[in-house]
This record gives sequence, C-alpha cells and structure tokens, in this order.
Amino acid sequence: MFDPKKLKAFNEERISEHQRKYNFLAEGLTRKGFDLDRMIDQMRAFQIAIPSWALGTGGTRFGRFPQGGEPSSLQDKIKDVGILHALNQSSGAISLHIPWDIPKDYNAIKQLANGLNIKFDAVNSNTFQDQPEFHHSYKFGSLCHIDKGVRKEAIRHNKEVIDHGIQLGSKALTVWLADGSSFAGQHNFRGAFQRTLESLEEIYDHLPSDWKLLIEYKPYEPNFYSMVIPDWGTSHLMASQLGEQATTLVDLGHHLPNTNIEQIVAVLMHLNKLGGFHFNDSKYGDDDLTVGAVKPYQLFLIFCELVQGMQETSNPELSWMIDASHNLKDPMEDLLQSVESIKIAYARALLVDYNGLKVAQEQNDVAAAQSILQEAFRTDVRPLVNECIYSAGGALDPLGAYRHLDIRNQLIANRGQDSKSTGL
Ligand SMILES: [Mn+2]
Repeated sequence: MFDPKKLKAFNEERISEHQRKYNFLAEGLTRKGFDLDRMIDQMRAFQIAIPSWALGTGGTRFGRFPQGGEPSSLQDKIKDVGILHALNQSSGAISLHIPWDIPKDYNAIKQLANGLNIKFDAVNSNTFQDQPEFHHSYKFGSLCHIDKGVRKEAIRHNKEVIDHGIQLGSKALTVWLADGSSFAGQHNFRGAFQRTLESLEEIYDHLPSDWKLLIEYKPYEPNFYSMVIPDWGTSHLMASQLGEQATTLVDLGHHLPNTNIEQIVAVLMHLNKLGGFHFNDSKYGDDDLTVGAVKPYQLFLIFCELVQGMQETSNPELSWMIDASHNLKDPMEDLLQSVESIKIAYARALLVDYNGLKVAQEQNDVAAAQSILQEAFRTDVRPLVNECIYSAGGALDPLGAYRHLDIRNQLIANRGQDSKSTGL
C-alpha cells in the first residue's frame, strides 16, 4: 500500500532530531541504572492485536459517517493491519470476530497474514446478534437462555468459533455475553447464573489443551437492570469453577465509574487468572474512546501492575487487544494513536523504581511511594518508543507517516468511497 522508499525518506528527514532526543533520554536512564537494550527488547516483543471490526468507522446508535476505502473483506482487513504494523511494528496480530469474519480459505488467509508478519490472536464469538442462518433468537439471552434450544445453538456457535481459530493458529476464545435483564423480575438470578455456567462448561470441554477461555464482564448495556456476568468477581468465579484454562478478561470500559481497575488487575494476576485485556478509554461509560485519550494516569497505573505481575507471578501470557471504535476519526489513525498510548504507558511502567517503591511501602512513606510512581509517569518516553519502532523498521512518527504517505486516499482509490466494512 505504500512505497518503502517513501517511508525511508520520511524517516531520514526526522532521524537526526530523533537521535538528539533519544541520546538525551538514554543517557539519563542509563545513569539511573536502567538496561535500555533489555527495555527495548521487552517493548518490541509487546504486540497488541487489532480486532477485525475496528478497521471500519465506528458509529453510535444515531448514525455512522464512513471515511471511504473501508476494508470490505477479511483479506482487506488483514492488509490494513499489515499497514499499521509496517508503520508501528507493534500491531502484529489480528483478533477475528465470528461470524463477521469467517475465513473461507484458511491457507490463503494464513499466507496473507504470515507475509505481513501478523498472527491470529483470540477469536471472538457473537451471541448478541441474531444471524440469518440461526433457528433461534438471542433476544432474551444466549448461554443463559431459559430455552435449552437457544442455549444449544449458542454453545454450538462458540464451538465453531474455536474450530475456526484452530485452523488459523489462535490460542484463545473470548466470550462476551450480552445476557442479562432490563427489568426487575425478568430473570431468576440464580437460574441465569447456573445455566450460563453449565453452557460455558460445554464450551470449555471443546477447548484444545493449549487454549485459554477468556471470560469478559460488563456491568450494564445492552441490558440495564442486570447482566449475568457483571463484574470481575463473577467472571473469576466462573473461571475458577471451569478450570485452569479459563481466565478473566478485563475490558477497560466495562466498569462502573471510578472503579480501581489496577487493583483488579493486581489481584487477578496474583491468582494467575488474568487472561486478557481490552484497551479503550472512557469519560462516562463504555465510551470506547482512543486509549489514553482521557485517563492516561490510570492506564499507567494499570501497566505498573501488569509489569510487576509479569515479573512476580505465574500468571499465564496475556492476550492484548484494542477494543475502541468511534465515529469521528479515520479508524487507522485512531488505532495508531491507541497503540502509541499503550506503548508509552508500558515504557513508563518499565521505568518505575519498584525496589524503591517496596521500601517506601514497608516504611509507610506515602509521599515517597507517590513520588516514585510520578517520577516515571512524568518522564517523556516518546523517544524510547520511537527508537523501538524505528529500530524494528517502522516509522519514526507512525501517524505522521500515515498522513505523509496519503494512505487513506490510496485506500479510497483502490476500494472506492462507498466500500463498507463488514460487521458494523
Ligand atoms: Mn471488550
């Protein structure tokens, strides 16, 4: 989609300014005792999956304003992730949403992804929408439904999603349930919980032994009185009953206002039960805004727990995915901004003096503990993030390069102004 020579020229114009900033940061960090090579390795290894539905313009229930040139096939979606990854060297995975993106030819899809250095992350099932080929309706729930026939169909769908994932090399199934009730009295809470757990048991039994089941939770929406899996406690309860391969997935937008998400992350990792992460940001509810756009300090504090958890617990490897989408920006630009925010938060979390923090905690030195965290948060790590991207072959400024290379207009020229992304 773009000429590598043009990217090289773009980088050459920026390299001396980058090196000046990077050398200044590196000198200071080295003096503090940080191992920059190790840090760069860790940051380069950190790849964040792009969901297959996020390449099209998102919308609200009031309307959608597409940008043109949207990917209308799974192939085009993978190519778009390939562009992102070529620019930022951090988006080397795609997370498929079934049935929106059912691969027709597994080998061709795998070949295309391999050529672009893209892996298949967790596969997502969908039991919140009726599908034309289904015999039942999910209007009143799926895995929790009072009618066994509906539950069976929802279970079968989840098993099929696992089967698609096996063909592509995925290693996890993400289940997010819209199941719940909108009016008091509509559900028997105990019955809905029990039926959901039993349905999940059947899905769990279908998992290959090297797979994870990621159970997502959400306090409200689309149901507004109760959700069957409203919080991390319920998700964890189910995951614990199911077995070792079942874990909890934290979506940043799926909490009531002001919930301490970093504490949830810490406790789940302590129990080796955090399976995955969906990144977005919000002001009020599940706003799905660009990661880091509203609460960058919260994101940093979450990453501090992730970094410590990855070092100090036996929590399994996590699945990372962007789960943001909205109406106003070019979705590709939005994704580049989200990934950049995640990398910045991760880099800052790597700069925390955790030994010093432990000492401060042991001495109940509250001011010192706060200062240690803020010292890292207030460090401008962008030269370090750019160095990781550049040294791996990406752009010194991925968003700037995307605009400079005029990629959206080329996508429009190739696919047309009216090309619509499927699944939205
Ligand atoms: Mn999510």
